Amino acid sequence: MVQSFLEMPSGRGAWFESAGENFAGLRKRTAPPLRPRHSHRTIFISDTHLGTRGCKAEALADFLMHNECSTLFLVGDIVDGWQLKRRWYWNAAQSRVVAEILAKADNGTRVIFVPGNHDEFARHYAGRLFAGVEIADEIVHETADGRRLLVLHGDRFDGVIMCAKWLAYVGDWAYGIALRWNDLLFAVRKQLGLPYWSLSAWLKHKVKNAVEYISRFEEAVAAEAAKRGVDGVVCGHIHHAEIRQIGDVLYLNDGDWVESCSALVEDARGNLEILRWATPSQRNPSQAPAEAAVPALIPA
Ligand SMILES: [Mn+2]
Repeated sequence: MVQSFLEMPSGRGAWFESAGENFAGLRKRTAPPLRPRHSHRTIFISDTHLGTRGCKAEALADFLMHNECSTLFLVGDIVDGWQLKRRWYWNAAQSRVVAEILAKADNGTRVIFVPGNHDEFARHYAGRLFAGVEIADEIVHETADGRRLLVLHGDRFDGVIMCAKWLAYVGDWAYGIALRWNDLLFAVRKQLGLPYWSLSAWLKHKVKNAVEYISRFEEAVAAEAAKRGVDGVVCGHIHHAEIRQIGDVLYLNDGDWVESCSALVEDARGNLEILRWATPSQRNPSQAPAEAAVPALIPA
């Protein structure tokens, strides 16, 4: 029907142009949903950074709307507490994200929030239930095929955040200034005996080091999982989605929603895969955001 109108002889173009606006409106209203709904056993998302401009909330709300699951894991840095202390940023899409998550909890999905470093305020409430959302510092998830996966955010493996929190703050909000004072900070860092002075500032501009950091992070997380005797580990934090066997441990990172718009999903048989979700305006699946070799923001 649409095609036949568009293919009309050019002599009727004037009529078509004048009606074009209404016709476009009609198409918009009657168009079927852009995507079907997908069902998963489990969905893992993290590093959504709600409360910041960087949050790709429109894509995330769209993802949540079109993907159902029995269990939803929110693997940290869901709300950006550090950012909210400085400058509040909120929009309708971010409200939709919250509404979609709560709707899932209302409709029988088990929603488990494992706080990260940006929403660590929620760690005080581990073991409690808010609006149908369970809060846990870390938790073991059993897959459909019986594998045990340790779920945690991953910031505890980040030397800077563990050893010198104020340095991480500097890296987070003033890396431009910090870079100008590079030499001085280096001297201070040396005196404090710290291996890094700011990952989010320094590594952002040092691609080689970022690659090294990612692999060291992955190995540290996997080593902890091996020590705990689990089959695998699910984390976030470094904004780098990955499924990788490291020794006896399956390392899984669910990525982020400030750059790659990625999620980790488990199907009914226990198969795990990373999904990348295009924003609603990117209707062509081939226009889905490409996997970045190195995230621009580490860690966040
Ligand atoms: Mn983090």
